[in-house]
Amino acid sequence: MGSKSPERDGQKGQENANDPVEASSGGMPRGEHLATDGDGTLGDSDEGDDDEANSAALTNQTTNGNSQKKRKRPKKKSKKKANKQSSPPRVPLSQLFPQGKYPTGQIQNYQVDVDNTSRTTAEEIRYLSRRHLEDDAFLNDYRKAAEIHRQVRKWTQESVKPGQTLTDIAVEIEDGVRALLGNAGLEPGDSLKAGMGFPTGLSLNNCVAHFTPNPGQKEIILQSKDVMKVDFGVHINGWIVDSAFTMSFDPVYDNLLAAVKDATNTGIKNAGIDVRISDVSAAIQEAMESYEVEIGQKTYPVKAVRSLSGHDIKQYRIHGGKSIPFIKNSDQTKMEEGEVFAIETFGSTGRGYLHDGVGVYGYGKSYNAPARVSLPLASARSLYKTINENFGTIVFCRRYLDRLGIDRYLAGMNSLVSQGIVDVYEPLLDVKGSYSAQYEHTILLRESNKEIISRGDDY
Ligand SMILES: [Co+2]
Repeated sequence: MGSKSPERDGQKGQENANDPVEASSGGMPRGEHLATDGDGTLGDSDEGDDDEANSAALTNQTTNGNSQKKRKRPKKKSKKKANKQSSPPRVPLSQLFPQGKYPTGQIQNYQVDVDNTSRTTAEEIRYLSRRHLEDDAFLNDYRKAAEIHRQVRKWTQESVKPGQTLTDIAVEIEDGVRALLGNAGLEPGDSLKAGMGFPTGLSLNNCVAHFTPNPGQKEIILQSKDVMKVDFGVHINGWIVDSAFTMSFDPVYDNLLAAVKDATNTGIKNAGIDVRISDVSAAIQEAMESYEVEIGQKTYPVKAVRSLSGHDIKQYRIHGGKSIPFIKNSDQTKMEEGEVFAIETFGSTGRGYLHDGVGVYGYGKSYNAPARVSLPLASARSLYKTINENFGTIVFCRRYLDRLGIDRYLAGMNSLVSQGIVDVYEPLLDVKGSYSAQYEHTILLRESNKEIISRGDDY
């Protein structure tokens, strides 16, 4: 999920003063991509049939019995153990990994040796954070969430086609994530244990980020000329795997996608302990803007989007407070050991400046909202209780409320928003007629190396 850049990075006045496009070489893709090894479970062929997978889901149910009640039942029983994910994905991950040990992400070494004497962080904080990312149970849970992301997106990449509605696509992704977690998230508190990390983003073309289909609104049907950013999160105990990719069905956009993929991988490569954010941003922009894309006989430079940033991730907090723009800047803030970052980039054939679109993407309880608030409106009070029980500070959308059976909440929501208790997220758009792409991975800055926990053989 993209983090809106702080105002200083989104100032319109900067556009001409420092237009990086002028300086770009505009040449061919540099084509420098990282190896995507380190993921032994990827690339399985889909030879297992659905019956087999579903049968195992019956015979070896572990995590949460309730979550399975509404699922389609298999026709016949078999003692055979599933070792393949079904399509659509419905086999809980705990059954695919009976040992309970989940695959490690891609390991990358830091580019420069980490000099311990130059650390600015307090010794005590370093010690605590280091321990955190070196804790086996924590890592295993985080890797499980990442493997669920890989399996659900594999299905998305193989199955989503033009002609489907965005609602169907979003619901399939979300049902898949919840099934693989073994947690339907329908009982109070369940979605706080594990679930969606934020509203599934399905943003088309000049809508760069933060679009999700809302109930009761006109259905949008995916078209063969669309460029769709698919951005979804999986969390376990509030630790969110935030990862995104772009789908298109027309090779005309290939260079746009390649530019953004390269930019994100460049950001990942440059990230590290004690690395300045300004250095990561500069590398990202240079990679991104070395590409151009030809659409309808017109050549467009790929522009790095100014209004969004990568970000650190904290527990139950998708945007932890640090931002990594995709544009050169002078931010001397350093990345630190023990931190988790969502390294994401967005490129656009438009202006690279975004404005808020009509409608709502999601809502999130403000990080500094008080635990107890006095609300005059009964509907606001009960909605606040629902939010605290089900989401805490996890960003959610209207569909997530609907499936809990909550209705007529808009007046209550408006009251919470006007009091600053809940923040609203709007769709973010570039100019009409432009196209944009996004790639994103979650990385862990561990003591001895960085782990790109969401890396797959796809991106
Ligand atoms: Co993100």
